[in-house]
Amino acid sequence: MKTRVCIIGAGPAGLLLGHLLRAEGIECVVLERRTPGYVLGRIRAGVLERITVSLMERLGLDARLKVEGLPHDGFNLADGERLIRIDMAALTGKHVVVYGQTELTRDLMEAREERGLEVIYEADNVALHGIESDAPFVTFTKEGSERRIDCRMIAGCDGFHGPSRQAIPVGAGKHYEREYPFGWLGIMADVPPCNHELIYANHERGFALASMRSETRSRYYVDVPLSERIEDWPDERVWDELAIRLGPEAAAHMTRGPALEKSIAPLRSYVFAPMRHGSLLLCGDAAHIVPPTGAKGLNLAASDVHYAAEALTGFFRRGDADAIAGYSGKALARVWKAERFSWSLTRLMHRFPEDGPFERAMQVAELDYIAGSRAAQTSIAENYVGLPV
Ligand code: RFL
Ligand code: PHB
Repeated sequence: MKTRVCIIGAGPAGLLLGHLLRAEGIECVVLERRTPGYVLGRIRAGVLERITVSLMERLGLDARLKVEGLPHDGFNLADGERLIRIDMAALTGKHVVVYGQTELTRDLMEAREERGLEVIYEADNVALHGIESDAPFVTFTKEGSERRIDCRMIAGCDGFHGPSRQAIPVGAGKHYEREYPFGWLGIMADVPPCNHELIYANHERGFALASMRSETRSRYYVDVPLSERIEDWPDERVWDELAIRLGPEAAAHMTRGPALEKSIAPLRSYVFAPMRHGSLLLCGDAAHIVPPTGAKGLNLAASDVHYAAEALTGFFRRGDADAIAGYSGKALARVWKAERFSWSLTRLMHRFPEDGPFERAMQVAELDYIAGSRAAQTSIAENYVGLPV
């Protein structure tokens, strides 16, 4: 089989890129290790920046997003005593949209046939070859038989654990990494949210986040030590902990219900640079991870894909090799700023086990500063709604 771009991974990055290339008339094939059902079963992000919404608009795949997405003009930081509202709309003129990654992925999946986007699911043993050449190829097994796709470029959209980044020779790039000593225990339930906007809380017992997917579906998180096991967190224990950490006001409006999903996700900051090696471009979680505190992961995947589609279009339409060479620099400039914001909001809102009274005093002082400073709130707001692409 022969194509121009072989895309590895059919998460949001791979599907978005596939649709953008198809819209430009550029041939591509997407390879995905899992089944469509498995991909849709993963519950992840919930907050979309302008870049993500605008890519869906540009593709004409935003019909459901327009109806079901919840525009949010503000969000709140809580510190056990007060609620600091960050009024994104007033401070930046922009907002975010609450719409689940699952729903966005579903919209992209459902448009495959109509848009002629070929996705091969259950592709095993995907391996990249010849990425330093002009004629790379990808091998995989499907239903027991060995297959091969010859292409001109490969897009690695296969998440943090996929084979793309690992195909880059040792020494050809640099890893930047920070692990955090806790994970987020998330719970999804069909109950109305406790507040109409998100609340990020830093309580002496730890972090909590009240989020949502719709007016009838809530998503909550608490941070837990990495040693915790999900079996030790029956639903009632999660609700009790949320009620304490989010504070009496939120607790009074919190409706409890059985968990539709419950899991613990470790937190990590990670960047691999550069994001291109020869004929391979890395996009999304394949190249970088942010802790979820800034709601940036999916949105960074979208901005990478925007730059990658531009570069690939320039290359295949106009023979512009500089477009490919410029991809990593453009993408990383935005990635590093989102890494900084996600790291600093994580630092501000979590209790780190190694922290002493001084570090805690710094958190209190920073929250105090934010509460009283329009400049500080503007800085948080402009990062949260998403920096320019
Ligand atoms: P994905 O979604 O991991 O998709 C990668 C795809 O590649 C496939 N794959 C392979 N395919 C073929 N062969 C192989 N060998 C393969 N290995 C892997 C996988 O099966 C998968 O389908 O990466 P992508 O597309 O880069 O998208 C990134 C986002 O999924 C991620 O950044 C966000 O979910 C992060 N995130 C959040 N981002 C936000 O913007 N806002 C949020 O509110 C937000 N909340 C979150 C989050 C992530 C979380 N977890 C669980 C990590 C909350 C949580 C709890
Ligand atoms: C979510 O709703 O899953 C969510 C919202 C905001 C975040 C992280 C996750 O910062």
